[in-house]
Amino acid sequence: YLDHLLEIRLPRMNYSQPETMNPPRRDILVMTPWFAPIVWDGTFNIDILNQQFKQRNVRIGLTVFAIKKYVVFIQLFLETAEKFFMVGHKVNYYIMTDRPKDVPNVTLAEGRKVVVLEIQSYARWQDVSMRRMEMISLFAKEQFIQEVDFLVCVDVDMRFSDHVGVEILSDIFGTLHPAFYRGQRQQFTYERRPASQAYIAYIEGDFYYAGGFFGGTVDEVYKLTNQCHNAIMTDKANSIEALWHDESHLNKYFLNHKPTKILSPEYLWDNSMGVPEVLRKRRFVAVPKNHVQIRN
Ligand code: 2GW
Ligand code: MN
Repeated sequence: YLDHLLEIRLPRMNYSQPETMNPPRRDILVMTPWFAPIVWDGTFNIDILNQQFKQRNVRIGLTVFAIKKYVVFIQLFLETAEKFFMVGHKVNYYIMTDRPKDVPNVTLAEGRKVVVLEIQSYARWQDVSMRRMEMISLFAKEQFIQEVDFLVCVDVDMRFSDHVGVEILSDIFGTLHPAFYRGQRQQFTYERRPASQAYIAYIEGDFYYAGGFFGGTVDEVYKLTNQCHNAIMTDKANSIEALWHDESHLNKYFLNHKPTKILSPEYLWDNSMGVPEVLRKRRFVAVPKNHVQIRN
């Protein structure tokens, strides 16, 4: 899909020139050593990107799980997504839930729709979280591949609060976890027991990626979620469960399959971390939850 972007002939546009000797940001890393862009505010021109993706008529699927009481998060999630997520593009919201009747009716802009997918629930919350990998891989193969070009897979206990657009799209992308983007690899909360499929040694690791925001082309997301699900099942057979569940397996996958783009913590912030100067925008923010009430 992305290879074809270069074949697009853009209309004449007025925009400020990129300056070889004057980078727009000097305070953060904007490119990994394997040449994947790290997306921070100020580093991209959204008008150029929108022209490219608009001409390809890009279709984006946003997958979100709302099992049991987590259906309460859907309304704010969808309302804020309509304001900030891929505005002007085709979007399918894939809402996976065991309570389809509790999915609220939210008015959507043209070219956007909600698709409710009924799935089973699991007793343990760890399984609710981890089984997302299985469900995404199954639906990717059976349904998403026919309906969208890219998948964006996120937590539901979140709200959009600033622009999230086509600048995030790439073959396979992950997001820097807000608690660890400044950290050393030894401090990352990777799974450290060699018996787990998610094991990462202390001398390994690039970044600590958040479980709550990843994506890519449907094919690449299928590969990622299928491989993570298989690793989770192998762990289960060996009576071991990775420290941070699906997030641990995601980090292992990205160690061996480097993401082609990385989103800065602007794309997954938690206000309990304060607001550091490096963060010019908070685009997608955790909704504070009463853990006792919502989880029991
Ligand atoms: C219930 C009790 C305790 C924890 C989760 C749940 C629960 C989660 C639930 O009852 N119903 C449900 O739909 N979920 C889904 O799992 C929902 O989509 C939610 O956003 C997601 C992850 O659970 P969450 O958001 O409560 O946990 P976080 O914010 O600490 O998630 C991080 O760590 C997880 C692994 O432990 C995942 O990697 C997640 O992607 C991370 O953001
Ligand atoms: Mn969450």
